[in-house]
Amino acid sequence: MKKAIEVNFDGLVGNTHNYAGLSFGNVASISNKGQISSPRAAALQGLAKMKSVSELGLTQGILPPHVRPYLPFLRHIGFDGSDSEVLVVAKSHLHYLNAACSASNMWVANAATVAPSADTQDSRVHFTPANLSSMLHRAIEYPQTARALKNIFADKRYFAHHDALQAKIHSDEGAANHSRFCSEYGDKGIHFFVYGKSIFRDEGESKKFPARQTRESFEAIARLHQLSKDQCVFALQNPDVIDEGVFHNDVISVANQKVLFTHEKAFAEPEKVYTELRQKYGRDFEIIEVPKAMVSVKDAVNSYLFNSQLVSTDSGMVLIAPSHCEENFAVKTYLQHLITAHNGIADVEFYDVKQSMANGGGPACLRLRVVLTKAELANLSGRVILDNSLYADLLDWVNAHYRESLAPDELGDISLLNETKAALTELSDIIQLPNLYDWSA
Ligand code: SUG
Repeated sequence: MKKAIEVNFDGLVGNTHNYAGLSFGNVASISNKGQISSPRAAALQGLAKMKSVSELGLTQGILPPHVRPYLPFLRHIGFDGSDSEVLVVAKSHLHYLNAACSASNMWVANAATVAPSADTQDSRVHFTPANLSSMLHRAIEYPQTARALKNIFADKRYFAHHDALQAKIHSDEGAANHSRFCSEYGDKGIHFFVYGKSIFRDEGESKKFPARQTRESFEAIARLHQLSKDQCVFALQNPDVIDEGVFHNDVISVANQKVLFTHEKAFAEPEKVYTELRQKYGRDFEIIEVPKAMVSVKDAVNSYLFNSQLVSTDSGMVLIAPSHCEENFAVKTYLQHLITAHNGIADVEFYDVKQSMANGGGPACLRLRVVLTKAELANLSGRVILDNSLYADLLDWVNAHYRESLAPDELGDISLLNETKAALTELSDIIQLPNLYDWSA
């Protein structure tokens, strides 16, 4: 019997999923600006991925979408009146309206940073929601993220929640830049914190696109999560790759247990990083480094090769890759080589999450990994672990409430807000979390 397992909690795609081109530095988001989205297809693609991952023998959880359009944000910046009046005014302030409507909370790799109980001094699982302060549409996520996490991981005997970091120096994007290495999931792990810039150190910084994660935010999280120095490795991203569209480290690296799957150009000082990881983890640490001669950074960004989930199954580690990888010749060729090389990764499976990919969100962006012991898993609140019956209920729910298509100029319609309210009211019943949404806010 394993001491603990890794549970992938996927974000359920919200019904306002759209292409507003809000993320400067995210190539897909900018190039698909103004396209018509399909919220229903996006949610169904996400659910299909969850179902397939659970069929690999893994435990799959869900995290609920946020209320959108987020009227409390629009009121906070001075738009007042009834809901319809607020939306009418917001239509002439498109940047704010689009931020309030974004379904970006689906990318729950950015929801929080998590430390399992095996690693913390009080033997509880620690959560710090990410403030996502780099982008307006994402900076409004953390209050609802914190609320959802506190609803699901409610039992104080097992779970500890910290506030999102406040100051600008603490710009934090959560688990998209964080990995944990361990032998078995229930063993003590090494936390790998990758940042794009430091406020107090004189280090390289990207020039064209913003670095979203600071070292100082991760240092704060390591302290809050009670991690000792010998459990932590901090690494600076290569600023040049941020300028090529690697806005989070999970666009160029993924890790699982003792394996780091990464690109030659991911880190500013790769050898220094690898040496420290080997020292702290131990001798059997495994690094699969993809050379740029086989996969360029451009191909990595376009295919999202490294935004795959790397998961452990009974038949070895499987890379859950976006279907774009099959369509990119260099990446497909590399993956064939990877599987026949018989190193840490046994198989690759391709998943169609194209609706999310068109906003820069691949399979790994859609999931938050939480290592849980049997007791912790048994003491979650709500109905959030996917089984056949929850899957069937969620399919029906999406089909009943989600639009087939959504155009950017429909975002401010009161009808969309009413649809969201009806959908989320029913969802909180389905997943048995009556206090999930604060309708008075
Ligand atoms: O923050 N896209 C997200 C994608 C997040 C991907 N997450 C990880 N790499 N873990 C972002 O850039 C686009 C929304 C829009 O343009 O409408 C967006 O927010």
